[in-house]
Amino acid sequence: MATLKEKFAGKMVPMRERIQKILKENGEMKIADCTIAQAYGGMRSVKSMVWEVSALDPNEGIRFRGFTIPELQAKLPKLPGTGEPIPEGLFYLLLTGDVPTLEDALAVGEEWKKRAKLPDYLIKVLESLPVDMHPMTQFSLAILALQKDSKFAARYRAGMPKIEYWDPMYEDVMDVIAKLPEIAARIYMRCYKGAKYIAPDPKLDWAANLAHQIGNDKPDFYDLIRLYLDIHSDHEGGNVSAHTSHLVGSALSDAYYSLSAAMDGLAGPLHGLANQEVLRWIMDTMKDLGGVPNEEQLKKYLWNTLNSGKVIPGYGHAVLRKTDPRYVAQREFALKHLPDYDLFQIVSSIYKVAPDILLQHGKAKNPWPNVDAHSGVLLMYYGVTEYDFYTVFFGVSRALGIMAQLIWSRALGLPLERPKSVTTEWVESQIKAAAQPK
Ligand code: CMX
Repeated sequence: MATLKEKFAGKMVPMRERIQKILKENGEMKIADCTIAQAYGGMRSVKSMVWEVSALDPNEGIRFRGFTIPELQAKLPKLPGTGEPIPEGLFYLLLTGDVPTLEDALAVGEEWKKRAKLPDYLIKVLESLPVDMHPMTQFSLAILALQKDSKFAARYRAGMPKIEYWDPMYEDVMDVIAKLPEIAARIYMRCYKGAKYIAPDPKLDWAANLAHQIGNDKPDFYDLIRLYLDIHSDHEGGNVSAHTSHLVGSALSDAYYSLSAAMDGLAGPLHGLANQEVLRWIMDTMKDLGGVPNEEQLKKYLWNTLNSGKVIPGYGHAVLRKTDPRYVAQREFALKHLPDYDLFQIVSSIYKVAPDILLQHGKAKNPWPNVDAHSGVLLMYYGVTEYDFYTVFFGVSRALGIMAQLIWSRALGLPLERPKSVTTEWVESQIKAAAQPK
């Protein structure tokens, strides 16, 4: 059986040739125009980046290497007796474009286990951080600290031809992904469980080991974490975390710099941090009302949120225009495993009333829920009540997609990213020139 690395190397050369042909024959063809509104408005819909591992359709949602979430749930390998595919197989798919066998996926897992041990200096770094530092800050710092061991940085310093960049990048990516569950679990156990660390279990898969190391060994919770780590892994290249990793990596910063920077973007409340904000919103509402709100009360609270100038967390999206299929996948999990849970009932009630309210409010282009509207209640149900930690789960997962792409970016020799900025004065001069009679 070919290793993942050999498999990837076999895909790389034909892909390079495919892109060279596109550039040679059609490189001057326009695929997008940019308006002034787009330049001021966060570059929405400007097609100016290539991202191989996933693609996002506004109405249909995410496809990972061409597969929807239900297709992945049917096709990707699962461990016997479990309900969700293991993320090892998803990573194989994202990197190679091929659906792995269970054997392929388990081989990736074995690779990660060999690379998972945290160096002593990293443990010291983690132990030195204040326990009330936000878990995402700790997570980003831990990834950054590992940069000391970057194989890419060492090979680059020693002198390495461009054609070889993908190889040490692959090694760094595998090294860092392998360590993420234990880093995340250490942060969790130190911040919330009196530093009662639990050693990884070599018999468990990557996702289950994260669950195990935070002290939660329910088989359904293992499945939830597998599902969670699968569906948050990628969302095309334009979102803040993916784009950040792409941009930073384009300077030939290694995987650690690129991933740590991506995590800083994910920690923003308009992006991944929205998952903790959803739970905070629900808990605050319940606290104010002294219990589970009914739909009328929810409407009032949603309007209060909007009228005080805040966003409704977990709703809206820069690209999506329908309910996020990642929300749907989590709702299906909840319907199966926790249909009567009161917080799930609240999430369902919000789903009933929030879209209409957002439509009446008249600002959000997409009134439907995104991934973050649902993830928190599932974690809460299984006893992960510390919602400031939720974005770390997102970060562990997001690494799979953006790091697979990073290997591709170096394999394809993608250059330094450097779009052109303009000043408002320049914009005004263009408007003036366009108004002049020809
Ligand atoms: N609640 C209130 N107002 C909202 C809103 C929401 N959920 N979603 C969008 N709007 C507002 C925007 O703030 C914007 O207002 P202004 O014109 O005053 O600036 C207006 O509607 C238009 O925004 P948009 O074009 O629909 O959305 P954007 O592409 O600018 O922003 C997003 C997208 C996700 C940042 C936004 O919908 C939002 O803030 N949602 C809540 C936070 C959230 O759930 N983020 C997680 C997204 C998924 C992820 O990345 O993890």
